[in-house]
Amino acid sequence: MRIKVINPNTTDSMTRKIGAAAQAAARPGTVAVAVNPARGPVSIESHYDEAVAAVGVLDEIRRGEAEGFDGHVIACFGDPGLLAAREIASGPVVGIAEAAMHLASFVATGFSVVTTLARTCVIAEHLAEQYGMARFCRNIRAIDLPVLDLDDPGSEASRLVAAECRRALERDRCGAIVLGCAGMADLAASLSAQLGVPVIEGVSAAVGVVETLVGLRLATSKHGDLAYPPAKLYRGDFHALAPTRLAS
Ligand code: 2AL
Repeated sequence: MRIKVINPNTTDSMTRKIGAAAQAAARPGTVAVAVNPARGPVSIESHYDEAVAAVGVLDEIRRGEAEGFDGHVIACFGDPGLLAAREIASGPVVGIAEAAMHLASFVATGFSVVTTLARTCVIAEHLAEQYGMARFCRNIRAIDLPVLDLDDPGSEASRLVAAECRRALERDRCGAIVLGCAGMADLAASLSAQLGVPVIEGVSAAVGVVETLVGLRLATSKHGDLAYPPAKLYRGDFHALAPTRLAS
């Protein structure tokens, strides 16, 4: 099975970290190919970054479908472009936030999310509501450092993540932690060992969900709202993004 793992930001070092986490989580026989769009923000930490990054995600989904990947992962905790990606994909497309939250709900009655900048907490909050996960989500906490600090070995980001996870376990009545950024993919195993609770990072969670869906031959429904978007003209710079398949 071949899974395309899309880092929606344009930072190569983060894409490599995501690729390593994806391949380490994959079953024997699964190949996880991590990519990032050529255009877009270097990190995603606002609604605006998300909206622009979604276009790059859709470029990669379109290409991935043509290249015959069995499924796709959107590896940013805001799951940018997820439903639009499903509209243009035939195989499964899974976002890391939805995968991590759902898996957390299987191993604990409540989880807290630990993310990067405080301003992104509302993005995770909206997703928890949208996914029906709000009743499992006890809190959303932030270390309030930029995403790219997670890629800087000299930064105190990993120490702050560990400290925030401990506060969550002391104060939030949660039994599991969801790491709220793809750049935290390398922290889950050591945090789980240190804290003694399930610490779920979305890249490996989403790879596992895609593998399960493909293994069960469950593809994206093309009935109703996830049918291919109606073919039409897109004007100006967006001409090349126009849907070309006929909606069923
Ligand atoms: C993210 C993420 O996962 N990648 C990125 O660039 N921004 N989200 C976040 N909340 O830090």
